[in-house]
Amino acid sequence: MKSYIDTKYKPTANDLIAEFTVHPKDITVKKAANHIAGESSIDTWSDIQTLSKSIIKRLKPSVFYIKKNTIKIAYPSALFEMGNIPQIMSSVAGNIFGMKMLKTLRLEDIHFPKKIINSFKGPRFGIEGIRKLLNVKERPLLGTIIKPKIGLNSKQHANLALQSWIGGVDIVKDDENLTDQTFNRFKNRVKLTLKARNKAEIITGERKVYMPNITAETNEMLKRMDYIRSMHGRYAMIDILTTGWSGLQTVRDHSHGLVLHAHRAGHAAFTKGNNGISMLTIAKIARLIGVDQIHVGAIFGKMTGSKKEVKHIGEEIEDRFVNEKPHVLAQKWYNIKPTFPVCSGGLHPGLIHPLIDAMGHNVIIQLGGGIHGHPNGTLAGAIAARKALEASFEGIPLKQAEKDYKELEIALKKWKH
Ligand code: CAP
Ligand code: MG
Repeated sequence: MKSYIDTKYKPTANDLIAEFTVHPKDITVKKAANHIAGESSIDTWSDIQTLSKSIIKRLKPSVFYIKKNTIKIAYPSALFEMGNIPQIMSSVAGNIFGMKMLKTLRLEDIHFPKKIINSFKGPRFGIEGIRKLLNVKERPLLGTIIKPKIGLNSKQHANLALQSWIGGVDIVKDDENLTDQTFNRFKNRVKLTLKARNKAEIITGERKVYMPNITAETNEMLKRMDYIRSMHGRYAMIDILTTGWSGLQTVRDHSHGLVLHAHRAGHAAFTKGNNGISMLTIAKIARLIGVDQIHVGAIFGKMTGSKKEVKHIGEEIEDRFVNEKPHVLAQKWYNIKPTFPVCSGGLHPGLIHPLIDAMGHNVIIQLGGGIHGHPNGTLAGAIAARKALEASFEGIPLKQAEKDYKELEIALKKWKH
């Protein structure tokens, strides 16, 4: 293995930079860093006669930062195929995770250079496009996931969607594991739920959207998007980690006319603990490929995600430029539109205010159990959630708002806020 440590190296505008936290087994962080740099680019365990000076000159990585267990490696962009996330990940998030010399390795962040950023399309709609589509200028958006996750038939699903919309929800979505089961066929569900959407728009005078879960084999996902378009749907939802980056890229290429919602089911297999890939990295890649909305964690809910982490991810995917901070690399997004962060998982009306305080107004707040678990049913649950969201947005204390809305009072009592 050649030496790739060069702490004097100044990354160029064409370098991709990866930040890792490294815990080696019986060797120094510096030695481990050298192996990580080599294995993730041009080298291997043994000296090799075939690694010529010219290859090294053109493609050699540089470990330019080592502090405690944090290392940063700059890779020349010529190592990567443009527009190919699987290839980039097979390099900087590939073999290195299996190296015996490491106890744990965590990819904290990737900085993408302009050349690579420009080889991707990014979101079609982005935050602005979604706000325009829904005709909601400033307030956070409110969504629900039909519950139970699986078990209802298409008609029951569409009826619950109608009640949710009438109660004040903007977005209704399928759950991550509901696709095309025998008791709730995709086509029938989409047809009936979009019919309910049309009715809800007439009743409320508001724009409403439905996010059918297209998750499947890639060609099947394309057919499902065709069907949604033929039924005048405006959204498609995809489980981005179980389908994989390649499937997502194909879906993005064929998603004309549809907003893409990214569910992150399974992310914690990568993102939890000291080993794996951070959620920040996953969210950045998803934005680069082009999801319009993505689950980032809900801070106060049932799923993982600290306030610091969720806020950083929110900033990263919403902003045009991100400053360097611990475990976050600077990033300029050039022409890539911002992605809407989605907070979901274990939320109820009493948690909406602190969530808006932490995330700001550009956030989609989703309540599944926190709406369908309302003692008076889904309609009351949706009213409680919308009133809590409006009060929080306008700075009215919930104690005050619950006096005017019985549904909210009952919800806050049930979830003991
Ligand atoms: C939320 C949810 C979402 C989670 C995913 C669920 O329902 O539908 O899938 O939000 O977690 O199935 O748990 P509840 P994350 O509102 O009933 O919890 O957003 O962290 O990826
Ligand atoms: Mg779910």
